[in-house]
Amino acid sequence: MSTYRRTKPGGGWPAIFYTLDKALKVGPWRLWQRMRARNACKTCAMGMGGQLGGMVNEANRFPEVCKKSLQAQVADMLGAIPVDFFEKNNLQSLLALSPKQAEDRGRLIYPIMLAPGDTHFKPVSWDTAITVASEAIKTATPERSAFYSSGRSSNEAAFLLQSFARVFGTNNVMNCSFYCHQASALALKMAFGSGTATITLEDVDKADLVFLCGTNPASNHPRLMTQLAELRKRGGQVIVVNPVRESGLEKFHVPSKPLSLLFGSEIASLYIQPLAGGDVAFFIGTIKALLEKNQVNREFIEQHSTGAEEVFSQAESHSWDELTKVSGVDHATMAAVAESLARSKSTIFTWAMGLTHHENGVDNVLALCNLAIATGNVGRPGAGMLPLRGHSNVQGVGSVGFAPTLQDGVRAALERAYQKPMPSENGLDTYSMIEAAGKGRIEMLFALGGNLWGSNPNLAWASDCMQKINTTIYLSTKLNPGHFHGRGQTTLILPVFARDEEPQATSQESMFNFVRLSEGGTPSVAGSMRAESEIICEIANRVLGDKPVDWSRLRSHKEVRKLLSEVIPGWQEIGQIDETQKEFTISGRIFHTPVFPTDTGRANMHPTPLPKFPADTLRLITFRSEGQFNTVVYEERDIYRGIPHRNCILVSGEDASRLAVRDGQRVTIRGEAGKLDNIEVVFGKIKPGVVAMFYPESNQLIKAKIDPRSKTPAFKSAPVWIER
Ligand SMILES: Nc1nc2c(c(=O)[nH]1)N[C@H]1C(S)=C(S)[C@@H](COP(=O)(O)OP(=O)(O)OC[C@H]3O[C@@H](n4cnc5c(=O)[nH]c(N)nc54)[C@H](O)[C@@H]3O)O[C@H]1N2
Ligand SMILES: Nc1nc2c(c(=O)[nH]1)N[C@H]1C(S)=C(S)[C@@H](COP(=O)(O)OP(=O)(O)OC[C@H]3O[C@@H](n4cnc5c(=O)[nH]c(N)nc54)[C@H](O)[C@@H]3O)O[C@H]1N2
Ligand SMILES: [Mo]
Repeated sequence: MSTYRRTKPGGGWPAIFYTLDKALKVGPWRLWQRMRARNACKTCAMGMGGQLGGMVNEANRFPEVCKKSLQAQVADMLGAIPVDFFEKNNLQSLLALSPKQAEDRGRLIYPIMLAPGDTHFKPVSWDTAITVASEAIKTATPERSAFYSSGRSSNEAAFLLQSFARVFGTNNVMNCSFYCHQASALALKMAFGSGTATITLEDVDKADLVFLCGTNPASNHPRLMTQLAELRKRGGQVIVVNPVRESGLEKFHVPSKPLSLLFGSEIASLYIQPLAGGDVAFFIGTIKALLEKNQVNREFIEQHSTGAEEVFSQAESHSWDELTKVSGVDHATMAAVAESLARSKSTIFTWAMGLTHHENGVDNVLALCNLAIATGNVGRPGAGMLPLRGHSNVQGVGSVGFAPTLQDGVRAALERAYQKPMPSENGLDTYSMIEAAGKGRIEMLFALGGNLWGSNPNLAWASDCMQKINTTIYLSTKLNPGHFHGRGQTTLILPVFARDEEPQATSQESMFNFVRLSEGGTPSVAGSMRAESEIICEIANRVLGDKPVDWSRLRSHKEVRKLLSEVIPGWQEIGQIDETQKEFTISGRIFHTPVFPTDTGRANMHPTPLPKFPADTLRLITFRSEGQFNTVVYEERDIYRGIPHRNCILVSGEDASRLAVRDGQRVTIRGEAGKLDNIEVVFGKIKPGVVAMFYPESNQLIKAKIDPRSKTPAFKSAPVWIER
């Protein structure tokens, strides 16, 4: 019945052949130089590069490389969009471009504009572009303006743009975290008083058990796989919690290790497939099993935590039957996990979108924190919490204040630095901003990178909302469908340098709270691109003049870094980084002793109610393929999962026979927001009751529920129906 014939384990030769092929396209030597340049890697936040040189991680290990960093690198080097492209392609044909087609056009090298009533984008001079942008911002009131950032930009650009927005008078400053790890930041802050990882990269080498919940690092954080393979080799355990059996998490071919490359390294020692959204019940069940055998860490709980009683009595109040039903995991498995945890000396808990993309995303992460606290696995070397963050600098963008609320002390420090009161009302989060645009309440949107449109649920709705905005200003390296579907009445797209082309050094923060310095370089393609910071300073100057803030002075990244060292807690060292070149771990965030920056100095446990899902629908997970980086699609196939193209739905054999659909059959998928026709059914090792499709295309289908605390859409448990 079931055919897994198209599935290949992760990494290894396919990745190597791909690399060779790409290297030939841009020239192996040119690519090697780019990869070795002293710039932080452009893809995920696992982090490598910086002053130690490209392909080197923060523990100074070489070679560290993954296919994704190559893809991103090559894509930036592959040539530019011809000048007559926008003359030959009207808006209608641009709207028809798929994410891959938009990406494959190449680099945008000149500013373009679409004015009201225009049928075509037209190249414009920088002077016109800056004038139109500045006038649009001046005309919009601060309350009706919004500033968005993705996580690819530098700390310097993000700090400048949020500063400009606040001096202009608005807190409508939001980043892609609201669609990503915001639930992790909130839950970690509630539990430990600090919203980021509690451990460093070296801690991973000291653990004997790693929990991987709702994350697919084989594709999305490939360099973690080397460490997991090593952990298994030294006798450690890896427990995977994922409704999909990801082949790369079962076995992974580590490219830099010859034996592993040939035979593959085993990763998961135990692979658990819960229902999508079943994690809270599974974590509670594991605590219940620990309690039954009196295996919770009483000493740690008494000395270093609060809230245990409530959490334990909640666990005791749920029957095994209930926990099994909601989680989709049987009692014996939860007991086995509890046993492994009890035996482990040092456990690290890692997770990503499988936990955060739910209506109860904050609860999912809180429940995992409870498990860590109950077993005393936080606040010492080799044990703790590790959210696998997304974009290469998404954590930095948030740290430097690109968020609607400023951290304690940052606001006062900004007021001192800029000698101006900062706005005090609450700013909009990302989803609320799109809603506000739909109600005609946003006149100007300034987007520092990203594809805000494509990242939204319910794309038809997102188009309607965003097209009501008077002027939308995008700073981008390349085209994506969001530029066209998410256009304003006037739309400007301003071309920028990638970080390894910037004339000045920039900095980035990894998911281990490690701040790197990227030295910049020369443009990969000839054109009139500018640095993000330069564009921001010029617009700020035109809108606000040079008082009280002298924006021209802030064109110097060194000056910006001085400000960062004064304003952002834990960032003192960045003030001297230009002289010392010394990269650093942000102070106050790594917990190697069980003392936490909470009110009581203890770790806080919180009860987490069980979620409710409709009984009779399939739950859709929208995930990433091997060959994409978010809304940017590099390859149509997903070689790791053996999915031949992007218009597929992954279905279990059980659901397929219940619904009488065959492997390879074309079906219609209906969701709450729309339907997609001609979708190919692919049988796979996915939990019955759960199906999966690729993001961003599947965003047409779903009208995601929003987590009331993190404001994050439930991208991983949307109801869908399969129609033959
Ligand atoms: N190659 C590549 N790397 C990337 C990215 C990329 O697009 N491509 N994107 C970057 C970004 S911004 C981010 S945020 C990260 C994303 O990294 P991930 O979070 O790993 O990515 P996803 O593909 O969204 O989903 C992760 C996994 O969660 C599982 N899952 C879904 N629902 C549930 C659930 O309810 N419970 C559990 N336990 N598991 C579930 C899915 O089966 C999938 O394996 O990766 C970053 N790195
Ligand atoms: N259904 C569903 N929806 C999701 C998700 C999901 O799993 N399922 N995941 C969510 C997540 S985790 C995230 S993070 C968001 C992603 O949201 P975003 O971060 O907004 O989207 P990206 O696709 O990463 O943005 C890619 C674009 O960034 C621009 N870019 C690339 N490099 C640079 C640079 O150096 N500077 C500038 N200025 N621009 C650059 C290019 O134009 C490129 O097309 O999507 C979210 N949406
Ligand atoms: Mo993300």
